[in-house]
Amino acid sequence: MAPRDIIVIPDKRLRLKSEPVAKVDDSIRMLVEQMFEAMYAAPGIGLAAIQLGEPKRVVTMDIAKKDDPKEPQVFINPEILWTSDEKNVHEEGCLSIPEYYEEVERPAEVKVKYMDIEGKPHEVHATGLLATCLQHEIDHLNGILFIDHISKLKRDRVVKKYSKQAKRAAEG
Ligand code: GNR
Ligand code: NI
Repeated sequence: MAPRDIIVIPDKRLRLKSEPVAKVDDSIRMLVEQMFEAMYAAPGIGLAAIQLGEPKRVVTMDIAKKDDPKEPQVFINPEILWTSDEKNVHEEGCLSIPEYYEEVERPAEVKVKYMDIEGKPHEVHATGLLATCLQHEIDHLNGILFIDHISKLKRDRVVKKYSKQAKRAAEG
């Protein structure tokens, strides 16, 4: 099957707060499979379910280097328990804001609790790219985009550009 479409700004669904998963059942397992398919096809290193239009607290990720073996990871109902005072600046992109990249400052380290695909609870102390990516994806679950962390001038400029594109596409 072709991968499902990833929704892009200014789609209002990206601003929804996603609902917790009560139970990891077949529908969630199917959603996770579709998320990996869309994420790898894009290609991207992370995806939140809302990017497929599903407001559920589900995240897929694979931050393995390009030529290394795949390392698919699933985070269900992820919650940030702790953030470091130390900050880190990383260039971010988002599959829902195609071809736009900007530096974002975030806590350098986070402690996150989550469930795996079997519904088993875990905690991870994340640093580096994993810390950045987890925060980017958990933001999505709360209707927050990485452009919310940059200057208003830059944000307004990129939102305007994509709004114009969407309008043109709608008009044909
Ligand atoms: O593919 C992605 N790359 C990326 C790079 C830096 C920080 C975060 C990310 S996540 C992004 C995919 C995406 O939009 N996930 O929501
Ligand atoms: Ni994103």
